[in-house]
This record gives sequence, C-alpha cells and structure tokens, in this order.
Amino acid sequence: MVNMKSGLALVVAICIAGLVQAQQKGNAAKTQRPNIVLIYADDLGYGDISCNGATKVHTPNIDRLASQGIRFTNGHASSATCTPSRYSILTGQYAWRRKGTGIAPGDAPLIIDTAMTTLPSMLQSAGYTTGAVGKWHLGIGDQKGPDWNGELKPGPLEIGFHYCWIMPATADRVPCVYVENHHVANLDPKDPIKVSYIAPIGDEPTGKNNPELLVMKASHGHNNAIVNGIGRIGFMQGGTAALWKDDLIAATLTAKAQHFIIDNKANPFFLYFATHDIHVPRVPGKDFLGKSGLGVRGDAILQLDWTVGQIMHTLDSLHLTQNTILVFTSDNGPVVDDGYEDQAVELLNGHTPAGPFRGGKYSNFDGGAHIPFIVRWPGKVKPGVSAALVSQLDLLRSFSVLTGQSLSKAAGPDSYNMLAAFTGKDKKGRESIIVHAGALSIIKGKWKYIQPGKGPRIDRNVNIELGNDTLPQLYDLSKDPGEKNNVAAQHPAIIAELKPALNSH
Ligand code: NG6
Ligand code: CA
Repeated sequence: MVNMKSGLALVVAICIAGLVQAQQKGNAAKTQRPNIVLIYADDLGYGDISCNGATKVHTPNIDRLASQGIRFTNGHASSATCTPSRYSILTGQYAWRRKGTGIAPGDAPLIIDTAMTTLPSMLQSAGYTTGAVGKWHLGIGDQKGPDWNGELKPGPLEIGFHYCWIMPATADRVPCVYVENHHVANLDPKDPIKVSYIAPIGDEPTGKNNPELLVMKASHGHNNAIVNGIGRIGFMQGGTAALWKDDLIAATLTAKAQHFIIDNKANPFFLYFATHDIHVPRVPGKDFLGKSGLGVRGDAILQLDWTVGQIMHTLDSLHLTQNTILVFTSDNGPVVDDGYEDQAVELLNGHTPAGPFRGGKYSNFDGGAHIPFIVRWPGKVKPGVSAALVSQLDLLRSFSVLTGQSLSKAAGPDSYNMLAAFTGKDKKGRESIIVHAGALSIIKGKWKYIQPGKGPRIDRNVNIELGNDTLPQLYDLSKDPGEKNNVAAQHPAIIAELKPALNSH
C-alpha cells in the first residue's frame, strides 16, 4: 500500500513538474531579453530632424534609424523641461505627483527615491547589465547634497545602474566635471572642488563682474562662475584637472557609450545614453563647427546626428543590431535662445525647430513636450510611421512585460504597456496623456485641454509662447496641430469630460 501510494505520488509529482516546465517554457518563449539602448537627446524639437520634416538641416543617421524602425508622430515627453521628464522616463511616474522635481540645481540631492522601481532597476532584475552615460540632472547625494571630493552617493548606481559616466546636471551648471560611478573623474585631491549656488567662492571671477573674460556672452542668466571662458549657473573653484572641455563633450560621451556596449556585448545590456546636445552652451567639436549654416544650434544637431550614427555603427560592427531595441527621443521641445548670445536666433534661416507645433521648451503648447520618438528593433519590428499616442513614461511597463518582470503595485503608476504600439501592431496607443509645463494639459484622442492658469503668456527671455491663459483652452489637434483656435467656448461637453479626467489624476 505504502509503495503504491508513494508510486502514485511520484507520478503526480512528475506530471506537475512536467506541467510547470511546459509553462515555464511558454513564458520563456514570450519573454525576451534584447539589448536596449535609449538615446535621450536634450532640447531637440520635433522639427529639428529631417525625417520629421526639417529641410534646413539634415540628419541622415537619425533618418536612417527612422527608416529602419517606427517613427512616432504622436510621441510625448512627460514634461516641457528636463528634470521632470527624466524623472518620469526612469520611474514611470508623472513628476508633478512629487515635490522637488522641477529643474534641479547642480548641487541638488538625488530626487529619485532609492526604494522605487526604476527602468534600470527593473532591467537589472531581468538580468541586464545597466549603464548611464551623459547628462544626469536628477541630483546626487543625500539631503546634505553632493560631496564632490568624496563619495558621491546615492546617485545612478543606487537607483539601478551598474555603471555611470555622467555630467551631474547640465553643461551650463557647475561643477563642470564628469562623475564616474561614485567619484569625480580625474580629480586631483590637491585641488579640491568647491561649489556654491549662493555666492562666489573667494575671489573667483564671475561672468557678471568680469565679462572681458568670456568667449561666449550670456543673453540672460549664466553670469556666475566662468569655466572655459563660458559663464555658468552656480559658482565653483578648483578641480582644474577634472574640468570637461566643452567642444569634446559629444566625442567623450559617445566613446563612453560605445565602450559600455563593447564591454557588455556578450550579455543583455541596457544603456541610457543622455546626450548633452543640443542644450546650451552649444560648443560643437571642430568637425561640426560652421557645418550646418544655421550657427551652433544647427551644428549641434549635426553632432547629435553623428553620435546616433556612431552608436548604430558600433551595434552593426558587433552584430548586435538585430537583437537591440534602439529608442531615440528628446527630453523636451526646442528653445533657440536659452541664455547665451550664440547667434542661434540670427542664423535660424527659416528653420522651424518645433515643426508644426506652437511654443517650445517650457510651453504648455505642443512644442513643449511633443518630441521626436523613434523605436527600432530590426529582428522583430517592421519599419513604418505610427500616429499612436505614446509617452516616454511607457517604456518602464512595456519593457517589464517584454522581459517578463512583474511590477509591484506601487511601481510605474503612470506607465502603460505600449509594447503593441512600440512594435507597430497597435496604431492607437494610449487613451490619454497628461503633459506638464506651467499648467497641466490632457490630450485625449484629437482633443487637448489646457488648464487655466496665471502664468505669463510669453517668456520674453527665451521668446517662447508658454500657452498660459486665465481661461480654459481646448484645441482640436486633428485640424489644428498648431493650437491656434481655442474652441473651448464651442465645446462645453468636451471640457466637461476632459476637466474631471485631468483632475482625477
Ligand atoms: C534654465 C536656464 C536654461 C536651462 C534650463 C534647464 C537660465 C537663464 N536658464 O534656468 O539655460 O539650463 O534652466 O534646461 O539660467 S533643461 O533642459 O535642463 O530643463
Ligand atoms: Ca532639456
């Protein structure tokens, strides 16, 4: 009896094991681990690339990427400035849900809670090697702020990256040094770095007091520390050996990104490559200077295009192209004069950085966050153009589904699985999306509703229409992508639907 019983148990156990194994195989077949490279450009407008219609500047590499992948015509950053968009792409959460996610000063503490699930931490759990190269601008260090001469943590490594080579904030904010993992790279301990966002340090010259020392004048702001002849935001002294060279930033970052790919070619990797281009100050390398005919802003676009070409070439040469998802997008819309007299305005030559959209960086209008968005996966995705409504927020959940990672309830609350849209099967995408600038807006189908608000209509410094109005605004984007005709008064029923939809978030 005992033997029969245990025999039966054995048979049952074998059957269950078989079933579990079959199910695991099934799951394994569904989940995949392609490499993921996310190239995150800075301040690049929808209309700044020729595949989106630019005619005055040509971006052959980005165009080739688009022709091999899906070019989204309705892709959005979550915000019209950098820090909140970056917060969102990494956490899958709207930044406006959390305090302290506005444009971060260069000495801000880390603004992402290390307990959160992030795009890189999720991919780490899926077995990926993860790296961040380029602009960070999400703060470093605890509440005391960063210790530039000591250990810089928490930072990228504490939110899911195995490796980082970053610029702490922006190129117009001090300190003008790279950080590799937990330390300022090339720092000479005998020449420590001092940083203040309050007052000049010692007798350091400033853009305000010593304009004769500047090689590039500021048009507004940017008159604190002078580094490499350029006025910056914030004061700094020391760290001379560690200072970056502005004309070599693109080349340096591109080489670091390529090395990360080469070093990790044998295992699944995720590379978050946030370029400095085309943010100010624009100091293109000698191969690009004067080449666009549109001044340094156009030259920086050519340099960015070169960067994209270099990454594509590296993937090709390692035979990784087929099995790598390459996403190309921008953190917010375009700005021409963002604080330096670099002739970008004078030499614009009829180029329209925001394409068909109104406003630009900082704006509630679509120029603010309706950005270039390309996804290429040659092994799996048929090339094309898609009008599906997609957000950068969606990468977290989509890639978690792709790689078979279940997310906790709290993780990525605003991130939706858009794998079907990203792979071109679903042409519709999201139901709606909320965009954040001075006010909040909701885009649902063809409608865009902008909440009334008190802010100025135009930012005179950057010469951008901000889209603020004390009255509600409603636009029919299908007929009026340039948001010229406010039809709120004609469609009270649509407002009555969109206003609570926005407020419910
Ligand atoms: C603004 C800066 C601008 C840019 C921006 C952040 C001034 C006058 N303007 O405060 O130059 O740095 O912040 O841009 O200082 S972002 O793309 O990182 O959001
Ligand atoms: Ca930006």
